[in-house]
Amino acid sequence: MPGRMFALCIKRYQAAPLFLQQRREQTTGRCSRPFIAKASIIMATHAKDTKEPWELIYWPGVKGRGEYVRLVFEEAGIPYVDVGAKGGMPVVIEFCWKGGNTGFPVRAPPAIRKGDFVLSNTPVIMAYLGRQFGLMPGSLEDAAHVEQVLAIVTDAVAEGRLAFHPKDFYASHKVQVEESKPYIKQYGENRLPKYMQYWEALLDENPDPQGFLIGSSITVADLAVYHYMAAAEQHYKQYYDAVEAPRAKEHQLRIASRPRIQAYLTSDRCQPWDTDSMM
Ligand SMILES: N[C@@H](CCC(=O)N[C@@H](CS)C(=O)NCC(=O)O)C(=O)O
Repeated sequence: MPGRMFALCIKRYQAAPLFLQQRREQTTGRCSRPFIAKASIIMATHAKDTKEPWELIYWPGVKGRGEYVRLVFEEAGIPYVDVGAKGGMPVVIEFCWKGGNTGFPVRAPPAIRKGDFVLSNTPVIMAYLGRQFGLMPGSLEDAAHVEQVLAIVTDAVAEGRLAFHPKDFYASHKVQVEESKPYIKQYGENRLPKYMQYWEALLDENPDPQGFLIGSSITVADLAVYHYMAAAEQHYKQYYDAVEAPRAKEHQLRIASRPRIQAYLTSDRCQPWDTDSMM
């Protein structure tokens, strides 16, 4: 359309009463002003569009499941506030269960918040942040495989943790040390090798010899498996050492030596391991 005619159309369009504009837009498919206004309100609620900082809500003083989320922020180079590490346990309790959260309800930490947006459940947070920060593959199928690995890590940790609490899952490991011994042995000898060899198989089957768990670029699956491997090394040391999984162990070192992860691991943002149990 020649420039003069386009300008004339815009002028007539702007001069028309609203209901006429809306009727025209219903037939031409163009957006009405109210619709544009509404759309921008919806856009403004997108977490990435708010100027609020990213926050992690997790227990202070331990890596735990919060570590998966810290690793994503750290690898992506995105600043975040570790609310629990700063404010202590009462802040986490208040947020999760005492009405401090005005966003979407959280069942248990870890959770993330940015403005009004609140999200919990570790693999869900990882997949969401992965998409925000370029740590998820573009293809639907590869992204589904990343989510598959996140779910397997969740299973692996749940089982590994259960072995430390066979009598009472909710009580400290310290009150069930004797009872846990056969279960820790069973997990260490039978289950841990299965999970570690599964990571090994993923690396072996990647057609890119320099690749990561899925494809040629790092994803949140690599960060989750890294944390699982580090936790296994910490809590199941003798069994971890006995497993023949050279590529999985090499992958763990490769992730730990990525510049941002390495800087994080030696920073004061990095929390100590739980002394009670796995995660
Ligand atoms: N499936 C959840 C589990 C969350 C969870 O068990 N969080 C622990 C800390 S790691 C907790 O504080 N649980 C308290 C509760 O379940 O009430 C996730 O992956 O985020």
